[in-house]
Amino acid sequence: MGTCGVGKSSLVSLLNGKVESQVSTPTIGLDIKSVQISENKLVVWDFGGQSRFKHMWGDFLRGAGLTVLVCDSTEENLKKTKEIYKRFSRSIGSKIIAIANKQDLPGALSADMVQKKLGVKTYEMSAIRTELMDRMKDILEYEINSD
Ligand SMILES: Nc1nc2c(ncn2[C@@H]2O[C@H](COP(=O)(O)OP(=O)(O)O)[C@@H](O)[C@H]2O)c(=O)[nH]1
Ligand SMILES: [Mg+2]
Repeated sequence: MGTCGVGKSSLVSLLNGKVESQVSTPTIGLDIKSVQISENKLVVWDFGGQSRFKHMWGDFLRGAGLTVLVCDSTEENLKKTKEIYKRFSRSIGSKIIAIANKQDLPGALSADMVQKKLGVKTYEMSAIRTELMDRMKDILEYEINSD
């Protein structure tokens, strides 16, 4: 979950070894993709960021095994991401982690700074760097398997 354009769909593509084209199509509603991690198949629900679909998020969150809050590591987006988190926190029935995405961009906030603001364990990532696919898989595998 996260606001529009932070790289949620790009992160799903990264997990599948692809780099989403720079002109990516916005996700409409919900996009469901499967990702192979070790011997497990992970089903990823990629939430559309448009506000008209947000009423559905609560129900999806209640059914999730791990919630991943994605921000683009800018001050401005961090505020919006925090608002989303507050708005839906009651519906989150799973462990939650955050991704400080777009670390390749100059001035990107560190995971530590994002973590302090959100109060959620945060990892740095750059969805456009294919060499980070295994790192992203490791993060999810670790978080899903640990309490
Ligand atoms: N520089 C940079 N651009 C990214 C990164 N992740 C995604 N993008 C770009 O940000 C835009 C929005 O990405 P998208 O995955 O569609 O965002 P979503 O709306 O959250 O699904 C696209 O142009 C992506 O190529 C990243 O880590 N670094
Ligand atoms: Mg998307």
